[in-house]
Parts: sequence; structure tokens; C-alpha cells
Amino acid sequence: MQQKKIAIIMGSQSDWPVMRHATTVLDEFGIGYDTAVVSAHRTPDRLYEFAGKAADHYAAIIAGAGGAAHLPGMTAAMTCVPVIAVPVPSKALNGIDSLLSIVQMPRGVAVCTQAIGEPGAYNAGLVAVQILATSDPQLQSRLNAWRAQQTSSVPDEVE
Ligand code: RP5
Repeated sequence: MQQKKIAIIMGSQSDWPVMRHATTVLDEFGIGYDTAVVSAHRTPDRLYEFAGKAADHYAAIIAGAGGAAHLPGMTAAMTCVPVIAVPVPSKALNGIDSLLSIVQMPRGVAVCTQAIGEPGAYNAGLVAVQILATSDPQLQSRLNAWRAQQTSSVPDEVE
């Protein structure tokens, strides 16, 4: 069976400079992904259509949005595919608004919220690889090696 891909969706094209960091680890491990602009507020029908078909195509959905960031939560409300959320920095409040509007999901609908901005987008890609690795022993061993390499790259002395 062909491995399902990862979806990377975002509320606006303006989110891409942050959200493109979600592709770093996916590219490193050769994981396929699709990207799309899907706005909970501006294109609700597009969101409805995307979420309705997501389980057929995707093992996880990375969803980034800024401001009153309803995209991850609304996506999670409409599919059981795991949603990994990235709070995108906003102009007015630097992403605190994005974070708080994403992270405080009520009990019963889960969103896996990452850090604000680029580190969060990067880690979202990493979480997606970790999810895929749970059912792919070969990917798991590559991920273990990747983590070991990262650990060994940290010097123990300050230069
Ligand atoms: C949100 O509004 C988007 O996710 C974006 O972070 C923010 C601003 O969007 P634009 O006005 O730049 O399109 O929906």
C-alpha cells in the first residue's frame, strides 16, 4: 500500500515564509506532501471540502494560521486525521494571539500545537515524520539515526 502523504495547509499565502519550514524535515526523509491555502474564515467551503477528503490521502495535517487562527481547530473538528498546528506570528501581537486561539482546544477535539513561528513549523514537519515512523520500521530507524546525529553534533565545550 502506498504511504499516505502529509498535508500542509495555511490560512494565507502570507503564511508561507513561516510554513515552508515545515517542509525541511519532510524533504530530508523523502516524505511526500501537498500544500494549499485554506482559510477557515475566507474560504470555509474549501476547508469543508479539504477536511472531508483528508483521511483518504493524508497521515497528518500541518495547519498554520495567524491572528484569530481557527484553521487548525476547525480542521480537527472535521476529520480524525491528526492536526499539527503552527501559530503564525501576527503583526499586531507577534503570534501570541495565534498561539492562544489555537492551543486552548476544548476537551474532545485534539490539536497538536507547536511553538510560534519557524521553529514550530520545523517541528511540525518532524512530528509528521514521527507519526509516519510508528508504522514504518525503516523510517523509524532512519529517524533514530537522525536524532543520534543531532545529539552528537552538540559540542560539550563552549568555544
Ligand atoms: C490568517 O490571517 C492567515 O493565516 C494569516 O496569518 C493572517 C493574515 O492573512 P493575510 O491578510 O496576510 O492574507 O487568516
